[in-house]
Amino acid sequence: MSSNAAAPGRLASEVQTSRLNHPLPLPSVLKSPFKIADGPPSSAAGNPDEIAKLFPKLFGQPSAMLVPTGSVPSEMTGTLKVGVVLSGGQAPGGHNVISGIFDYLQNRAKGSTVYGFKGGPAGIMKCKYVELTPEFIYPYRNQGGFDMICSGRDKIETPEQFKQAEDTAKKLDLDGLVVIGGDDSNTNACLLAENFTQKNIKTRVIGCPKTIDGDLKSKEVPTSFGFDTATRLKLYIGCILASFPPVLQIYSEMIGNVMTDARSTGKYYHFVRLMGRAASHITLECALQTHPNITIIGEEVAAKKQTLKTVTDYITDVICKRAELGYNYGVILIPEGLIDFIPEVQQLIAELNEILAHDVVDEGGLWKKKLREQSQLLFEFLPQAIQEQLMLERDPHGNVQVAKIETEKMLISMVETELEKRKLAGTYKGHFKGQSHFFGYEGRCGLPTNFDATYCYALGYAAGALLHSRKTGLISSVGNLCAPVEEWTVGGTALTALMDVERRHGKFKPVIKKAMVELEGAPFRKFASMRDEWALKNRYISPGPIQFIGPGSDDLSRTLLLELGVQAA
Ligand code: FBP
Repeated sequence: MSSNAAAPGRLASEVQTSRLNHPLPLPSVLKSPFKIADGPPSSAAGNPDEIAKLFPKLFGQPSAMLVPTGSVPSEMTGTLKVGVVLSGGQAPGGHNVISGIFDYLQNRAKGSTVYGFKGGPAGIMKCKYVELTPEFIYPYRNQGGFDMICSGRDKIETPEQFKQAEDTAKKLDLDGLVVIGGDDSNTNACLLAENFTQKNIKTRVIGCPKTIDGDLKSKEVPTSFGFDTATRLKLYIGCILASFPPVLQIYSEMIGNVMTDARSTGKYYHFVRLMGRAASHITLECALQTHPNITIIGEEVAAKKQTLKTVTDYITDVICKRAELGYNYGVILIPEGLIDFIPEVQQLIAELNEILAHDVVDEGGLWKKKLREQSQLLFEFLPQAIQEQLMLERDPHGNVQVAKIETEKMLISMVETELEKRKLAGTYKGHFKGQSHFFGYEGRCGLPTNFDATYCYALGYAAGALLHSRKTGLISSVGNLCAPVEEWTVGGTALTALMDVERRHGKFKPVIKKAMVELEGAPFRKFASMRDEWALKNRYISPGPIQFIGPGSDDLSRTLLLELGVQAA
């Protein structure tokens, strides 16, 4: 096969082409015959009684670990028909998960068939698929994006939609389905697995942890892929860590660039909102990478019950102190989901969610009377653009679309107002110009870092192995990421063990519990110990672009290193 093969209609640069043949090493357990060792019965991350009712067949099933064995177990013979779907937002490495599944089946179950469902879960419901072949897959190896089969956010939810999924599974005679997605998509994977099991349909379902947001992790699932590329994990002591993918690296590079810009012109405050939805992992990791003057961590705002005013005052205080030192510039990082962390806004959003789910939102504004008095006042106080953004349609999983809420612009205008007041009072003599940025979509489709490329391939290979071992309702789990790849552990974690219940679209629903930034955790404590110094002294670091060879090419995220105790907190 030509080494510069590009997918039809997809031109490849020299760097993209050079990545096609980047080697993908496998953990040693995947290179020889293995069997499955089941762990103890599992429970749930919260409300186990509710989860047990919702998943009567799957609740309590053990997690599985692959262990080397002398010969291939008898149940792992024969060929398989497997479907794969990319679900939700893009994350660098998704194509390698598909390559891993495909290669596993080629190597261990020759003659198997892999179907790629097109456009996310809608592809399953509408039975839109493409049969994957080596020629089809090869041009996407180690490449960013999800364009091999594309993604979507549809949810398989209603009885009719489950019926459509069943029809597709039967029509294609599927032995297995791999859902590559975030917390909501893996919840959906578990519901599908439960439904197929209840109805005696042979299709087994395995999830794979994908999201740049870094909030799908647990003891057994150390990281979701994509985070590293987005922010960039540091690889030290010869180990590959799996917490923060290429997205982090991309954002950190961009932040480093605006820091240099700020220092060069001396006249702008760059307010950078970073993607990451509900959790602030991306923002924290980027702060650890680049040392901005101010970083707001949503989980801290919520824990301290801060208001919009306290957040504004904190930013304004630092700007005033910096002005006294002669610095009228700086860089401020804001997590995408900040607005949803401020208790008063959280309350407002919860009330809006109920109204949007059950009432007609009339143009005259009568619906506002359904808000509590405090929420009404807050709503009226917010700039009109933010009001409109808060009213936008929820995503199919019932989430507010925080990517569409321009918190950075709102904060600039609130800080401006506060600075004007201080100027009049004679307590601020500097000058302020805010520049707003949203670093979001730019980071999701970069070329995967070496770590993400290898991690994703192993996740896919493991998903193939779990299906071959007749497992269902598990999420592919690759661990021991601080060790050399050969020593990585491989298995599957019971999806029900990660679940809790949450209120969505005005109803209680099962969801995988999000992993939020832990204020007692090493990454946050490291940041908290440094932030005062970063606020007033300019300790900026510009990490530069992703490296595939040479210095930094095998680095891992600071967050993961700190979590694993590899770097001193
Ligand atoms: P996932 O949870 O699907 O991985 O989403 C990741 C994400 O990039 C979030 O950080 C962001 O808020 C959201 O997708 C944006 O959604 P959309 O692509 O639908 O605009």
